[in-house]
Amino acid sequence: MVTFQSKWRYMFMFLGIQLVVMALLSREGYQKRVNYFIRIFRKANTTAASSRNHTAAGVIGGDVYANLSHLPRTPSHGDGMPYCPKISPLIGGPIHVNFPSGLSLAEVERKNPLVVRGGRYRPPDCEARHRTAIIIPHRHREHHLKFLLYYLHPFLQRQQLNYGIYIIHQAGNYTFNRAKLMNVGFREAMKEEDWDCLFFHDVDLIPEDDRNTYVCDSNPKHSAIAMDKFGYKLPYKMYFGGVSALTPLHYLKMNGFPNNYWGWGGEDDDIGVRVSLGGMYISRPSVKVGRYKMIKHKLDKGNDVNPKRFNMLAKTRQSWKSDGMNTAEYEIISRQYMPLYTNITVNIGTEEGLHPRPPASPARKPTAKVPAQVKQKESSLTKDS
Ligand code: BGN
Repeated sequence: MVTFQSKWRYMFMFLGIQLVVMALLSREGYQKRVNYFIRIFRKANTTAASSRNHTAAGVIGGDVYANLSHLPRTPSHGDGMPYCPKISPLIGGPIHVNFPSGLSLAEVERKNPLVVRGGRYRPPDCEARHRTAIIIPHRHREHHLKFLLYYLHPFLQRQQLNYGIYIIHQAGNYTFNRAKLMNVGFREAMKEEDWDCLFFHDVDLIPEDDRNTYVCDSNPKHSAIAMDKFGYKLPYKMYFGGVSALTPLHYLKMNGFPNNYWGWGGEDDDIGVRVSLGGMYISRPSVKVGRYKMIKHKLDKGNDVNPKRFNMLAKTRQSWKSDGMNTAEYEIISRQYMPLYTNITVNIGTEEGLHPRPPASPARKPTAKVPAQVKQKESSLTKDS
């Protein structure tokens, strides 16, 4: 039985706990904690809202494939087709990005029936206003490539572009060179088609809003202004990494990209400097629209941080005219027209050139038994010398 006295005791204990909670809340981090709880509740709400959306309309909010199923299956390319509208009616804004396990390239192909050999696409019902090539430097990132293709194809189709996707695959195991691969991509893509815009795209970045249109501006464009890994903010003003877009004329004005950055870091800063050396500015979409999600990964094998990058960057002003598009040497090993992309495998050599001499093999130790006489001779030689 609970006595009157023990009731008071419970009451005091309860008040005491309340005081402790209040004291905790009013400490410095109070605002943060409150915000944290508010966010938890908000998240729960949005998840609930999106699942409602799914069941009621049969469409997940932000599904990058929504809208595209209404496109005619048989394209009516030919003369007299009207131009596509200036702003595509298929654009839907934010895209929900996640990375489902078990996704296969066959599934990506099935979901993109209008993409043809080599990863090419044209809108089936209107003449595209823009021709955009996507250049993706790549090595050992098949897993990322699959997700990028899953999102990028419908993303570009929603923008009613005439587009092609090029994977530039560095052959061999020598240190990765992103910028040189982009030079290769530019030249090889331009051999195939008169592209009016080239997007240089990291394989692990997924665009999260299709209002971030993959067309060129009057100045070189840095599209990846807001990445999740930088808290959806530009990390520094001159940052030009991740995804950028140049017209062929922009590219020529800055003598393309540097060929000598082997390993991670600095090459994108060099390209950013070249933009201004070529007499141009960096343009960017808004932070709201230029959003990207990065597929998490460990630092790659064969792409160690480049310790020379600081020295090289300090010399861009002197080197940009003698190192770039005009000096990019490479050999194409193969060009494969895959269903979802054109795969260009290339030998870009090493710092020593395209065919560096193999390192001299260490002198072999004699394995056969050495006759006693010879042994003696050798030892006398050693003594004398
Ligand atoms: C910078 C790197 C970039 C990289 C960004 C974001 C350098 C050069 C020395 C100043 N630049 O620091 O290449 O894209 O970080 O990770 O390291």
